[in-house]
Amino acid sequence: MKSQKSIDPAVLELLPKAALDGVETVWDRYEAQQPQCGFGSLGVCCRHCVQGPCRIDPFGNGPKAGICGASADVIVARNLLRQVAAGAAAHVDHAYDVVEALELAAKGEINYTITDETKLHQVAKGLGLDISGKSKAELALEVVEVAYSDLANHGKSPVKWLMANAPKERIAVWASLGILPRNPDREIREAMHQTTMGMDADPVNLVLATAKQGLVDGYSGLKLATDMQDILFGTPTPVVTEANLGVLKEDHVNLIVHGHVPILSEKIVYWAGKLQDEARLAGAKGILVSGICCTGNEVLMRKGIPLVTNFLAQELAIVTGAVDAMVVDVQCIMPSLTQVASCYHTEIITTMPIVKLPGATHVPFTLENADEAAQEIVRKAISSFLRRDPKKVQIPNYKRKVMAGFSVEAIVGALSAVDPVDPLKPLIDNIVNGNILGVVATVGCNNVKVTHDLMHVELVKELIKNNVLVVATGCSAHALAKAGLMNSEGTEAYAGEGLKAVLTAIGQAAGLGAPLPPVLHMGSCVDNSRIGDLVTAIAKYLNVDSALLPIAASAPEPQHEKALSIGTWAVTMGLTTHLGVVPPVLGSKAVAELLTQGLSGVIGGKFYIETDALKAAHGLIEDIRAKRKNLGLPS
Ligand code: BF8
Ligand code: SF4
Repeated sequence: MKSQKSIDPAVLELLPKAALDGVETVWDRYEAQQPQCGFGSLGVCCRHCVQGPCRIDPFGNGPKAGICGASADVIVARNLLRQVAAGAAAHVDHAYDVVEALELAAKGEINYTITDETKLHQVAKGLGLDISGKSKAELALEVVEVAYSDLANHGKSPVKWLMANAPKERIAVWASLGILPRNPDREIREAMHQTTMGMDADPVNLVLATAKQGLVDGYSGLKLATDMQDILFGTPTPVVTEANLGVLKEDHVNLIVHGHVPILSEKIVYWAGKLQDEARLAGAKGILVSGICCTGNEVLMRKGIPLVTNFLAQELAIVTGAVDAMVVDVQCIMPSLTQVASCYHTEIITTMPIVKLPGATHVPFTLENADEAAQEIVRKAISSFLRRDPKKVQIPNYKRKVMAGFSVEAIVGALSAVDPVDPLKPLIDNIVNGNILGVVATVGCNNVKVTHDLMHVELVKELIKNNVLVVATGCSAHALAKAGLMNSEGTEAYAGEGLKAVLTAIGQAAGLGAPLPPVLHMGSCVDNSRIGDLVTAIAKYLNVDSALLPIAASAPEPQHEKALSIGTWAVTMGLTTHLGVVPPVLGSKAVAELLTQGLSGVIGGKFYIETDALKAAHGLIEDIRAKRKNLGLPS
């Protein structure tokens, strides 16, 4: 049992207020769920047919097979495959929405523009398209056509987005294992089919199918979504802002964007800017848009919008009593939000046909009515401000400075200040000489089973102290931002000497007058594709398989099925991928061993499960040292 709910001082300040205000939070509901079901925790429960539910006795005294004969190995492997497929489905669906937006924008049918022509050219060239003499719109439509053709591929050829972007050594490995995905929709459907009653009973085959879903996620979900979003809204460049609940302003209309797809939040940011006068007429000093979860990361990366908080504290944002409206799109939106909001004046606004919350106001948001809907939402926030009860307002005075916006392009841009001809060289040279021991990507969620943010922060402090450069996305990035690890002071305070020297030299050359932060914020969870691009670029530069690089990944506090899919993709990239919360696989020794050991022999990467932050940091450092040694680098 964890000893403390959170390490975030703003959360610790608001929890007693929540109790006083009669608000039930995720922590209360977690307590009410204790003890959680042992069968479910181990993954040995099956409900895939109506003869069930079946469960296997993990101690070997009771049933050893489900009614159909499925063993613990089969049940665990099937459950995992379904979870990873569900995560991939969420990302592919997200990507699809943005492909559609790019199509309609290119046709001039909606009020969105193609912002980043350079990225468009880069993506088009990567896909092998001829870019000469084509207008932005023509080229965008060709790119969209390729994206749709991946979804409509009824043949056996692999996903084009993967073939265009993955390292060639990896493609060869995946091909040899027979896990190159074809059409993402077809693969996700196949995973549902493969796991239904009376189908695959071979745990090895099921684990390989899971790896294939990781590839669906990585290329037809993450990479596709990021490419489309960059083309539409721009590739991020460095921005400076702040993070934590202290960004909320008592004298402003506070409108929070929460969810994942920037199609909505970009419009909200735009219209909040335009309607400032209406807010002033209502007695506010202006409108402050701030973000939760990944849509927060999206508008942070491109617009410098401040971050309010991450997944686990979404309810507490409302408990400040200062949030006039919270508008949500998709994913990671707690169904409890309307219940919490009912204790305050906060208006919860849903926008998507597949996410409705009883008690919320639903403003249907479509590509066609985006401007009208965004204005309506901003105006709702303004009128909600008039209903705010000042006696209920308590904004914790905690926030930290954040430097973000580190797309691969932005990282290369900063490095160009050191070596304009060969920008990756300074980074690679410093990895080779050991000033930078290696790179760890921390990604993923918060999980109420562990102390909020603790694993992210403790793990990363130990890594950077040992000269490991950290890049982060998702709610991990929020946690590290709130802990002051995304600014120059964080480098001074926490980075080891080698890392500090490199970050200082790059910061000086780039004209910052201060070091780069020790943790580079690379964006939302779909922006894990940026980390994939960085890994791919380094592998290509050194002409080695990415599985050999001193690079690892960690999801310190994973909760969502999407985090499992992303982690699976990282494993297929050949990375050792740490999980700080045990996924429901321990009911099968065979499956757990495959994931943590067996897979590495065939795919190069593996899962590494460790629930102690310091041990995990040192496990990852050991892994990095072993890879360095293997490459003949000083370790
Ligand atoms: O896609 S990290 S809790 S917000 S799932 Fe959700 Fe996890 Fe946060 Fe973003 Ni990613
Ligand atoms: Fe039980 Fe098999 Fe049906 Fe699962 S598929 S519920 S193990 S009978």
